[in-house]
Amino acid sequence: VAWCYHLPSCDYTTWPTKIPHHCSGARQSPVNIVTADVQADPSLTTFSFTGFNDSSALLNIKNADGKSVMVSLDDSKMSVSGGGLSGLYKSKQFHLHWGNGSSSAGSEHTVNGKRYPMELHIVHMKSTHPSMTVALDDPTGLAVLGFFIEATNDSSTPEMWKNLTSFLLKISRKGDVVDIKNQITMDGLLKGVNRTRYYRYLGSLTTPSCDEAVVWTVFKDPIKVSQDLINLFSTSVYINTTAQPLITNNFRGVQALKGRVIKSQPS
Ligand code: 1SD
Ligand code: ZN
Repeated sequence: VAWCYHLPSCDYTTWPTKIPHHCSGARQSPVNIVTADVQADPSLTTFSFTGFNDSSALLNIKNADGKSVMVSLDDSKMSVSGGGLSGLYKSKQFHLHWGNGSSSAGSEHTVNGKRYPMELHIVHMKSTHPSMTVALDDPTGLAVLGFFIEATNDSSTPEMWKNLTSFLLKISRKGDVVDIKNQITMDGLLKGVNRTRYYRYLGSLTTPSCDEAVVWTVFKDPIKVSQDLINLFSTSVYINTTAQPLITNNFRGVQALKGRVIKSQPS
């Protein structure tokens, strides 16, 4: 089924009827995080990040189906554990959601209604699963780590974001892919971010088929990236193999909690 973010016939409000099996479920993502309603959970321990300092673990960058920009990760080198997760989750890819450049609204999750300019998702799969298909059938088969991106002045942008965004013009068309091995580390992209404070809830993929298989982690502390580099996402990559239209506003609207409670570490 063809889906999209904004065209009237396929925007995200149509997903529940077009892709009813999952997109109309009871634990959909993203959500608005109301900080006053967040409950303390002492089981939310510190994460262990493996391979986040390894530049050979970031394989290539791709215009992923005209929907986002995605970096493939070597799951034999990168993984996470701890963080209240049960066992080891291997890193598969990361991708981004953004706005339209002029507005500062592009994240999927919101905090007390605030939408950040961008959101980075690192998608992980439970290491015991042989494939994504199997993982999507497990209510905790995937762990996605979400990081907000906030606009800042040039001088405090981590150098790695200049490296990463330098590839965008080479993947402007749908399906374009460029090798980036040995050039970028995940730690470099997350430089300066406090990775010990986060929100936790059970949700779904934010794109069709919206499978309800995701343990969501949304870190409180944003990555700080300059507005100029943020704008490169909404001005460099196209939804098709032609030089228009651009991929913009590739975020789903927030979904009802339907009784879910968002947890965080006790303060
Ligand atoms: O939007 C992505 C989608 O592109 C794909 O990466 C999927 C995992 O296979 O995850 C969703 S999301 O929920 O991480 N946005
Ligand atoms: Zn995503």
